[in-house]
Amino acid sequence: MSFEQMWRDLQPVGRSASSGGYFRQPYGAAETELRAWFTEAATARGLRVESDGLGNLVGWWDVASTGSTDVPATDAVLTGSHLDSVLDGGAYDGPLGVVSAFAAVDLMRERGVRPARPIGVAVFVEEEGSRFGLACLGSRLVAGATTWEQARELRDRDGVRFGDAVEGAGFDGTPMRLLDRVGCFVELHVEQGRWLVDRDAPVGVASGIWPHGRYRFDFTGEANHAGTTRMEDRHDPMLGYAMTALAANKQARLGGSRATFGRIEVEPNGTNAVPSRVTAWLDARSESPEALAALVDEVTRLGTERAGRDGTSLTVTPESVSGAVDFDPALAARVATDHEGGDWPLLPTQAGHDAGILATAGVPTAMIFVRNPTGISHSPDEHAELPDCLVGVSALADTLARLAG
Ligand code: HGY
Ligand code: MN
Ligand code: MN
Ligand code: MN
Repeated sequence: MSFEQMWRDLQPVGRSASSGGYFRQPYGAAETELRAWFTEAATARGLRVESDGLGNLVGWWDVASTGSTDVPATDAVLTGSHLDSVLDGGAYDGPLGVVSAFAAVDLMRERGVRPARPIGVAVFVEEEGSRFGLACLGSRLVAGATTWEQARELRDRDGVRFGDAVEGAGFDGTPMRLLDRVGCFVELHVEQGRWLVDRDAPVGVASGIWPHGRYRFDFTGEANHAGTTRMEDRHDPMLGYAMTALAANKQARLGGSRATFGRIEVEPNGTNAVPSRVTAWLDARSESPEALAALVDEVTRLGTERAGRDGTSLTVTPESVSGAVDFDPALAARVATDHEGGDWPLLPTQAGHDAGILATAGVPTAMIFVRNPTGISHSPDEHAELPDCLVGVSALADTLARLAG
């Protein structure tokens, strides 16, 4: 089945008729349907499908199926990405890497490639962290970066525990033993910015991932009547939040960083009551760990100062902080140059990926990016043109064939 056909099959799954965006949260109906699609697509290619107790999946093109079984299964070449999306997300973030991996297997077979090492096409669950708040949850559990005991207590917006969602989906929470079987990981992903489109390049190779983190800001004040309470008598936490959101934006601009308050909860969330509590999550990303720490510290200082003036209080809780990821330079250079058609440019990314988790766990890792003409992501406007996607498939096939050769 061609790339186009696979892409057409995936389009309607979890797509909102009103916004055109995708709602593919882990263990929901759409993501469950996508996991079934993955199993069918892998099986149709004769790949041996392995699933773990979280719903992570790998379709293995084993050396056994190519006749040479004398290679230890500790040197597999892994590719793939994720199938879950952010709320109202784009079509490409995640699925492009999975569909391209299957298409690369097809292309390698057309070219007569007989891998001397196993090649695995992987899907990691809850990469976005959009339901349980911790990004790359499936690959973190596989890599041991997070334990089941920690993860199972994470809760979604409705208070559902991750552990209950996993067990409710029929899994037992045991991550697959994977990293000691893998020699390298190459993830193809849609670019989530304008770097390639501004340089008129269809494909690029990631040099690294910026340090980034998620921080919970709790502003606590005093609930009161919106009408009868004089302005000078209020302790309104919304003021602290509003000022902190502006301060984060200003500090990020000054420091060349990225800062976003994208999720907010207000209690009691009425229209005629001063709130008692405002909780908001800061997504902060900087070029260096020092710049990230300085940004969050300054925003915290300014928010705390303002809260004090309003007779309210601020508590900041880091929920997940990822250090800088420098992808394996030799592997990145090899992916960028080791094929026909000229060198692919190297580019940094500010987006987190499962590839970042595996790289941090010591797996030599590379990422191939496909041009996104809108430069927009985590939005229905995210896009990639078919010709660029096919260039990405060919680049991935080149890379996998050489790494598994
Ligand atoms: O949020 C991110 O950086 C990624 O898209 N999960
Ligand atoms: Mn992604
Ligand atoms: Mn994403
Ligand atoms: Mn009243």
